[in-house]
Amino acid sequence: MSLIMASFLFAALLLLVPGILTEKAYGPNPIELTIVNSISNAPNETYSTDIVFRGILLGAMRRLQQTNSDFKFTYTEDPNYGPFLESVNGVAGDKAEHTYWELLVQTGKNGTVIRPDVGIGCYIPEPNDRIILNFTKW
Ligand code: B12
Repeated sequence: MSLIMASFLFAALLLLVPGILTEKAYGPNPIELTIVNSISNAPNETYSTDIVFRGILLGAMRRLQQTNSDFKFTYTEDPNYGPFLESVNGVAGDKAEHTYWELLVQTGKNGTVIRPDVGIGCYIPEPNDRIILNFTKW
């Protein structure tokens, strides 16, 4: 093989490798969404959806709502903190009854459940996370 051809192949490889490595990160990544009602103890519901690279949870929830008629949610806009999850599948939080939808995440990495310190408009899920929307009391 001539030196010119070898250097051409090497250059082509250099161009291809970063593309192959980053493709997965930029494409859609799977997450699961589990709806838990800790007050009525209704059976859990689990949906699969996906998240774009570094996308917010609200985006994945909107896409799921558009593609799956079984999943519905509403939110209100807080002037300081952004979207506050108000209802899921017709079940709404109520100030007088001290009920709300809590956001929990079972991480895909080690399975521990965390309670994010931001809401659905700021939280950025990791691929393979299980998002838990838990109807509960404060
Ligand atoms: C009390 C409280 C709650 C109560 C509010 C109940 C009520 N109606 O009184 C409940 C338990 C519902 C709650 C829930 C959550 N909260 Co809260 N909450 C607070 C707290 C301790 C005080 C708020 C308050 O009363 N301010 C005084 C009143 C007069 O002002 P206000 O503007 O009217 O307050 C309203 C908003 O704060 C709103 N609110 C409360 N929490 C949240 C969270 C989000 C994302 C949004 C959009 C609005 C919102 O509810 C208040 C009453 O209407 C603050 C921390 C703090 N010390 O300020 C955290 C705080 C606002 N909450 C926070 C978070 C993260 C959450 C949750 C996402 C936690 C979770 N993982 O589930 C959930 C919201 C989930 C959802 N459904 O979208 C964060 C927000 C940070 C951020 N940048 O997103 C704070 C700052 C605490 C923190 N971790 O640092 N919360």
